[in-house]
Amino acid sequence: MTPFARQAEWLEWSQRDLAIGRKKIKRKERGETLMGLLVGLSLGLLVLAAGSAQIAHQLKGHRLALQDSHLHQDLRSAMDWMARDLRKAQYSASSWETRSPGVCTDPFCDGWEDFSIENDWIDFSFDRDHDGEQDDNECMGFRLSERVLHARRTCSGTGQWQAITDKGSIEIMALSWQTHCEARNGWLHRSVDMRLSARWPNDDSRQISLVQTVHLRNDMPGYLQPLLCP
Ligand SMILES: [Ca+2]
Ligand SMILES: [Ca+2]
Repeated sequence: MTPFARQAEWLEWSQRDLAIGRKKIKRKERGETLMGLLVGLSLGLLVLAAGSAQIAHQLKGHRLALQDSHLHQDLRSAMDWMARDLRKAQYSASSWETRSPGVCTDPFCDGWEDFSIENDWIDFSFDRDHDGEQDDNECMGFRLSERVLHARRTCSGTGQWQAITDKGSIEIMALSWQTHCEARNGWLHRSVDMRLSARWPNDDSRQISLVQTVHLRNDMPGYLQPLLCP
């Protein structure tokens, strides 16, 4: 073999080795690229799962906050309504001529329907149309029955009591009344503490309570203290 032929053969071998090397490098690179893709994909899926969990958590928190807000709003509305009516208890347009510290002869101080409290139940009346007479729609009251707040609408007849809360969105767990009396120159000034507790339906962990003191506008003759503030 001539030196020239030997050199050519060496060159051919070198080129073949070089080609084989390139193929190995390409295969290795392909493997690394695939591995990188898989790692990237796994990381992406992890980030996506974490993001989804975070969004679900935030949505749940937002939903609970919204429900708590509705619960508080419903309870506040019920409390305001009761306080607004209770303030007028035993009002009579003609009281200036029927009442004095030792006398009360009008129809808004002659019966249990005019002002009485028993456990969660309160009854009272007021002269809605300012005529001095007790009309059938002038008896009011509030009570708790099967976790629903009821309001009294009439003095007699069927349908006296009507539900004013919906058990599907709020459950009233407790209702209580406490009267405080103060003697003022032969008259009796009264205030009533109202306590109301409620919860989200079937969820004891989400319960709120409100307390409000209502000052009654109409002072009553002092001699009625044993009846009105036992
Ligand atoms: Ca009466
Ligand atoms: Ca009336």
